[in-house]
Amino acid sequence: MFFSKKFFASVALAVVCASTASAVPYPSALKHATHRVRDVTPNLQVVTFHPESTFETFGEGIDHPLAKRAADDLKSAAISFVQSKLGVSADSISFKSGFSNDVAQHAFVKQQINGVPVANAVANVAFNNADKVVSFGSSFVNPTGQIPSTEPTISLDTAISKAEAALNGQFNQHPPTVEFVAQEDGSVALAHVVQIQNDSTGAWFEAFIDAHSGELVHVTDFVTKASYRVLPITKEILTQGFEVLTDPQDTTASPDGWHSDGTTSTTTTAGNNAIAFRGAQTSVTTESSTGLNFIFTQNPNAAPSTQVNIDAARVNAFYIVNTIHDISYKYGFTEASFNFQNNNFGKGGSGNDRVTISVQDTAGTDNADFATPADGQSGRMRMFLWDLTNPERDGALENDIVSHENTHGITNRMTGGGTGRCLQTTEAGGMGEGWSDAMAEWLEHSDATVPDYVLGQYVTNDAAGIRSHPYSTSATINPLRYSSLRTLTEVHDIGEVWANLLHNVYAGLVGAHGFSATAHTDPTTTGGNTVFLHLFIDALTLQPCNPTFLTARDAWIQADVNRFGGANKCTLWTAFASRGLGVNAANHQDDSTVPAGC
Ligand SMILES: *[C@@H]1O[C@H](CO)[C@@H](O)[C@H](O)[C@H]1NC(C)=O
Ligand SMILES: [Ca+2]
Ligand SMILES: [Zn+2]
Repeated sequence: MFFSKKFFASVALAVVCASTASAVPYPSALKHATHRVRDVTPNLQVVTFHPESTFETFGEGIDHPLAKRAADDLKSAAISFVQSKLGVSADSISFKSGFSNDVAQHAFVKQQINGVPVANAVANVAFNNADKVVSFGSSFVNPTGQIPSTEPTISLDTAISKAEAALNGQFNQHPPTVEFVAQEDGSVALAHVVQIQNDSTGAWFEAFIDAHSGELVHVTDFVTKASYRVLPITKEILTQGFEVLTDPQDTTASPDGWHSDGTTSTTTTAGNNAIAFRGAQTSVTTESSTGLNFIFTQNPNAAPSTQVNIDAARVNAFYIVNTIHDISYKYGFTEASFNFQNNNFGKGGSGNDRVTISVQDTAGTDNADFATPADGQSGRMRMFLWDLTNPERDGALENDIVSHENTHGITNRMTGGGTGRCLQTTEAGGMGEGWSDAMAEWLEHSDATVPDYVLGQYVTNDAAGIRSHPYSTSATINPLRYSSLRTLTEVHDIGEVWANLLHNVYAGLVGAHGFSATAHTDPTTTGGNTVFLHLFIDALTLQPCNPTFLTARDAWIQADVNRFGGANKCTLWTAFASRGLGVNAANHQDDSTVPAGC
């Protein structure tokens, strides 16, 4: 929501203004769900505002106004439901996107005023296969004050220069838009929306420049940084067991394999779902022998810059990102639900957005990041070297780091209909980190045991890894609870709370249903691990833009009704309640109540 370059002439002033920023009249607990504070440069702090999302779930579902008619389509059903639910006129709703999976139909709409969409006022409706509404999320606003003219008085060129100067980067030529953006004081501003990137810092923003005043009024930050907590080097070196896998691709998810988009075939680490390179995108790894063999044996005693180690890094990252593409595809992250592919084979969604994986990227160390712009623009993964050991270690060779980053792409695309704008608040961004850790953990399970889980041991050369506690079913080993959010403010710290909750949900489901060894390739299996990933993916689409722990939990409960008839209701509630997210939890206060009958 605000920023202010002119106030930040120096670092010292920035500190003063930073404390002013946190003195806005909102209880700190509430700000998690509606705000995010970002240090864009040493001299610029940006505080963004996101209207609070409401979220309701309806179990077996309720009727919508067009249910009685024969020929209703998703678009008109969604618009008429939102209209009746919020008491707004049809011309204040514009349909953004929608898709169906096997258990639900999802529609994403935007509020519009005088024909112009409001960027941060959105709603999502889900219908089950009986054509009943099962959930509704909304951040629509009721603006106060005068609505600005929809004709910009500031030119686009001026807005671009202002955005470039404010955000320390360059306009990337992505087509700009003009949108309203809801402000914290209840007003709306008309804005030129332009994308600003900085190749050396990796920054990638959507800047909202007021089209009448020229001020920066809002940003979307497409980058989720890892900023791992780095601990002293103390313990054993983790030895990674490399294996040669033959034809790991899934032909349902990737019909032309990993090295072809249906038109162009390669013999390199470049294909329809991803391209892994170092430096320039032309610098890929070519097969070691004909027949798409990529056999490069990492030498742990040589520097990462040794040729064989560069190749091993590109091949491993390419393999992990493609594998996650295929697994998540089978559980519902498809072309229509805004995944990352160059060719969508006519199955919906926007193409030309495979993941670009930059290994050994020189822009940073001891870290990694993932940028998720809207469907149709590539997701950008950057893996850095870790300099805690000699030789340095390569994040691309630690699968949980690659998986964590790639999962940011899934959660940012599936929440809110593919815009990349819906995990921007502190609490939603925190859960983004948590889902990424939880997915990394899920991928590593190989039997029904649920051991404590630690992330990032290899790159740090530390058995304790990069988080404050292992994820654990023991509240002694990991004491994090919902109420921990009252004191935590950093997204990775908040993410640990969510990932630990999900670890306990996972343990509950595997306890109830056992473990399916083929869950990675067969989503029709019935193990608790299969159930977990279905609910994980399904809930992302149900939950509202900028979800909270409470609304994300409710989305899991509803996802279970949609797919499993509510069979796991008590298992889920018991796990959530065990860490304070029970029925009466609110405002970051713990509650351990489960519903009657559980
Ligand atoms: C990118 O950021 C660097 C470091 O802050 C800065 O020196 C450079 O000018 C920026 N690039 C652009 C295009 O603004
Ligand atoms: Ca896409
Ligand atoms: Zn992350």
